[in-house]
Amino acid sequence: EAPGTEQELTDGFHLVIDALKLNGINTIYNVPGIPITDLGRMAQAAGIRVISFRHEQNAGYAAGIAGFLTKKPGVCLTVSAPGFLNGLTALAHATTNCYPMILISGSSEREIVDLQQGDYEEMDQLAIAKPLCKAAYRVLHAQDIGIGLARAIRAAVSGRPGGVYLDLPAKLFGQVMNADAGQKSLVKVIDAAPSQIPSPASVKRALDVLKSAKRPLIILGKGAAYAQADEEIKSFVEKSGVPFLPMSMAKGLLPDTHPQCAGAARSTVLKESDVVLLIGARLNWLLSHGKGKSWGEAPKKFIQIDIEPREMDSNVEIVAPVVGDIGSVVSAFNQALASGWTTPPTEWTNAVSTKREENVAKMAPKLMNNKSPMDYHGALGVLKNVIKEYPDAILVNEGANTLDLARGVIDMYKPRKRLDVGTWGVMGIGMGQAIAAALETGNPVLAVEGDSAFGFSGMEVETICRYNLPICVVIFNNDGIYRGTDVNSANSDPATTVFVKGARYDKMMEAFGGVGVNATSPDELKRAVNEAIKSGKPTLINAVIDPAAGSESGRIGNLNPQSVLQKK
Ligand code: OXT
Ligand code: ADP
Ligand code: MG
Repeated sequence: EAPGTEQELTDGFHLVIDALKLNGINTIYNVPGIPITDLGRMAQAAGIRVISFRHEQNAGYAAGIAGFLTKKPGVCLTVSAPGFLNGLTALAHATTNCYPMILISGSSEREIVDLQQGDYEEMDQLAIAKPLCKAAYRVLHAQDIGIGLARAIRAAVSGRPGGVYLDLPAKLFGQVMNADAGQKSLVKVIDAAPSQIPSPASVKRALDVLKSAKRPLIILGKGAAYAQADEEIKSFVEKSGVPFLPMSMAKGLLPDTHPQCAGAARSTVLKESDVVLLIGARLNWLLSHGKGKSWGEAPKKFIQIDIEPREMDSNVEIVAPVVGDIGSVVSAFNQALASGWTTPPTEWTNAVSTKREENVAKMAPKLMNNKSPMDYHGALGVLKNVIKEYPDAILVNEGANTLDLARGVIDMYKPRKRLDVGTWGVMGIGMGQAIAAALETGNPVLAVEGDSAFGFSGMEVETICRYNLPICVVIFNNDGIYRGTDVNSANSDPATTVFVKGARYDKMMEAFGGVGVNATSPDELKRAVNEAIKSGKPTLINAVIDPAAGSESGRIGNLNPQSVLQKK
């Protein structure tokens, strides 16, 4: 540079934006405020899609599920202390569910925070985030923004995916440096999630065990959905001839109507199987830790495919651990199968089909009832047909009865189309996940929500209207949590589980310019949902459900602690 000419400068704001863009991150889920308002504005001006929510938790759930859907880290941007804490629940949720996500929060002056002198929104955010996520970093110098973001991306998506916290103090954004040097400091992450090839010995061991089975079972988890190895998985399942049981977010990896699907024979296959192959599913509470009553008396052998070596033997012995990424492992399985494979005994596969057909037949008449007010099955029978007709629509689902019954009733046909409460069974994912699903895929979204569940993120219906998203929210309104019938006999306060009776959630949508419908019968519900999907307009349907129809905690009432002193 000639002496006297002005140097081209860049600053922290622009370096963050350039680093995101360089790494193909095109969407930010955020709530603006000091010190990140201008960052959001500038990102938008630079062509990044900046989606502003009403609460950081919902922005965070959106980012997490965006990560699940795309295999790229979903980014959530928040202000300091309270905004950061609001986003942190979603970051912990992403980590628990193995979704890649980066929570970027602005933070206060280090010098003041560290001396605890009471800065605006003072909090030692890095220390607080650390135990709740996979990795946490802070960047103090503009020239380290590139490397900081690179570390965050790699940590989020490599190995077992998870949540990463990136702390950006307010002062960083205003730091300036030479523009050329700034560009050179950015890092484009190469091969952020390298494939992890399984050892040939582990593949052989696994297939030998599977071959020896009389009553084999494959369990597909959401790790298998995340892996986007859909064709490999499908051909392995079909070639092997082994019945498969999808965990809730793995539904649709192969259609629930597939002849090998054992979803409708769940308790039978868990009890009776002798060899179980887990593909991207953990033996956590959702699988009763791989032992006890639901797994029956007969001895079991477990084979497990997972990218995380420490997952093996977490609950029970894994006789054939296969550590690697699901795409690589299943393709190695397929290669081995190509040189010869004997499908499982037909006594077993026939027994599974018979049980499944029995259960499906038992449910069928319940789905056709035309009661008003509706019961769960009457309403869900309608929604089952909607997804059958629009298999590309994404189903978001939360609640207790609303969740558990919808999971069983609504068949899924395509991978990653069912998004729900995940490993924690958390309420509040609804609107955030619906918004991200619509934005990331462009597909219509059907959000099936308990009235309580919806309340955790209901204000985001304004966001849905503001961005004019093709989301149809159906609220199963039974006047409360599990049921709307509890009575408090001690005083005039309402019982703890009930809400205002006859509430009209549809009016909330109308308040922001969306379509609101009150549906009291399956016919009305059907008409309203079909209209919503056809029009693509933001719609909220208040589906009136009999307040007495649900049961305590849905299908997991057994998890409520019981005392011998309690008479129930
Ligand atoms: O084989 P068997 O005979 O056993 O039969 C099984 C299948 O074979 C069969 N089946 C079928 N039959 C016929 N046809 C088909 N197609 C078919 N498919 C399956 O059906 C049975 C059951 O099958 P399923 O579902 O596969 O098996 P099962 O045994 O249920 O599986 C076990 C589990 C554990 C894997 C499964 O139950 C599961 O995934 N459960 C998840 C449960 C969960 O996560 N629940 C959410 C949390 S509940 C509670 O915590 C709530 N809270 C507290 C709270 C939370 N969560 N979060 C926060 C931040 N704060 C507070 C609250 C506040 S829920 C809640 C709100 C609730 O109220 P709402 O108003 O929202 O909702 P309503 O209840 O509707 O009022
Ligand atoms: P579910 O709730 O559906 O049973 P979990 O969340 O318990 O599923 O399990 C998902 C598992 O998948 C985790 O143990 C995670 O390490 C694993 N996983 C995620 N992505 C991959 C991948 N690409 N390859 C292999 N394993 C993966
Ligand atoms: Mg309810």
